[in-house]
Amino acid sequence: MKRLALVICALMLSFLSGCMPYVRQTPEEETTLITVGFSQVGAESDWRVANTESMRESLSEENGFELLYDNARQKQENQFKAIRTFIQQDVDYIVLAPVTETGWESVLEEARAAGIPVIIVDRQVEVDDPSLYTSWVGSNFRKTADAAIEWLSGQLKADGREDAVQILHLQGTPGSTAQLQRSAALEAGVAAHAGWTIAAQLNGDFTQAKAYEETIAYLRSNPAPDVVYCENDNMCFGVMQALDERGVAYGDGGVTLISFDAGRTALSYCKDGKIGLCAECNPLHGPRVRALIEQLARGETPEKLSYMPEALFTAGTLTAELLESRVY
Ligand code: GYE
Repeated sequence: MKRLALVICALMLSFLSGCMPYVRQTPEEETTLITVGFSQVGAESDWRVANTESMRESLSEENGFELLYDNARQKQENQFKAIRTFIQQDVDYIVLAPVTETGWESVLEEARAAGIPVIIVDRQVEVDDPSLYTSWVGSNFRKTADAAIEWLSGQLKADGREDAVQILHLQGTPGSTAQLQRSAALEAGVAAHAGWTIAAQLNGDFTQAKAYEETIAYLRSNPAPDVVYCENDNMCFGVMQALDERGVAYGDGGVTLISFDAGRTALSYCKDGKIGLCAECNPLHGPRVRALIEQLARGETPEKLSYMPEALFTAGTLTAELLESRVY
């Protein structure tokens, strides 16, 4: 009887532990994993999803990390909450992908007071004291956007379309580095070309749905532009949807589309001649962040700023191999 009761007890315990979402590790195991709190902007674009995936892959348990992920749904207040929770949980490192550049001082001070290094990824933070964060990993947004403008200039010249060029501008989340730098490059391009005009600036918030809504509303009361400058791929897809609906041709012989990110879907439209230029923005930050944390864990001082390698793609330069090897 006693034995039967013991067996039942053991069975119940193993059943219960199977139901529990989190099984506490032994103290030895706990100390071996590096805990990282990751405050991500959201899941607004294919780029963002690839960025999250890259971080998950690199900061996996197999690689010695416990990753606490928080999706801020594009709201800075949610990022503040997530960072404060990570501080309470006493994580070893915080990785922050900030939605906008400003407003980070207080929360970064709090992380510093708790002795938790903060690594910034993707967009930048504007702070007076750069020692509030340890390192930053991301794109050279302005350089790539300037190169895209140079391509447009050459393209319009080659087509003999340099006068009265109407450019529709789809902007990303206001105040984010990607929006600020990509917009600044276009505005500088317009200032430098007498024949170029920005027909309108529409806020698509980096999403396909918002870009579609804004563009379709615009096209109902305005003529089709010559160029659409989209600050990311998903907004470009929304623009294409709106142009299709209005029966406006784009790509070879139609409206020239420029898109940033160069994810696989956009690249295949580029290959088919629908998107004129895909300016790459590399979301695969995970391996660099892992390397940075490992450097810090060894007591080394990593580089403050680390730029991802990026390129421009057109139908002429895109190879089938590149399309196939694209992981995002
Ligand atoms: O281009 C866009 C995303 O900040 C680089 O944010 C990132 C941008 C990227 O939503 O697709």
